[in-house]
Amino acid sequence: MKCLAPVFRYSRAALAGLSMAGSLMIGCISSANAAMVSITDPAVRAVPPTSTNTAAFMTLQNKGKDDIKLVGVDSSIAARVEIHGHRHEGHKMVMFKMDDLPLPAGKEVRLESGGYHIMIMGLKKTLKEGEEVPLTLHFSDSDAIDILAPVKPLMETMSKDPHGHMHH
Ligand SMILES: [Cu+2]
Repeated sequence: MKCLAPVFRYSRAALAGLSMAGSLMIGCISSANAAMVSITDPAVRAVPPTSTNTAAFMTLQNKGKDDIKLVGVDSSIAARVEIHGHRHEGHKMVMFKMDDLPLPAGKEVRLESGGYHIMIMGLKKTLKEGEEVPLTLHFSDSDAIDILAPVKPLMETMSKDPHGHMHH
């Protein structure tokens, strides 16, 4: 079964208890392209306890022959997770919410500080360095990949609270 593949995949059933086993099986069977996207170097930026927002970074590689898109991300540790990009507006960089992130066939797309990122908003708890954050990435081919992204101290290239006034 393809759903047992890559390193960062883990069983949702193991995480959530056996009651999830049924839906996990359905997810695997219906997912024809289960290993099309490989995810490397996932990380979540460590933030002070006063901050309720952070961001996740990683490299996504579409190993398939078809262009697909990252269409959504969710996590049990936050109220809301969005796909964000950055663009220049005058002299400053501002973030914007993206409906999806295109992943061209055979290409690698980097999510990094100051570029595309996964915005994690409304943290339900303080993240400790080294802790692993569960994220589920949803793709346009209806595949979903679960990863664990370790919390790391990452260089802050944006303003102190880059997202504070941007979100409702
Ligand atoms: Cu953002």
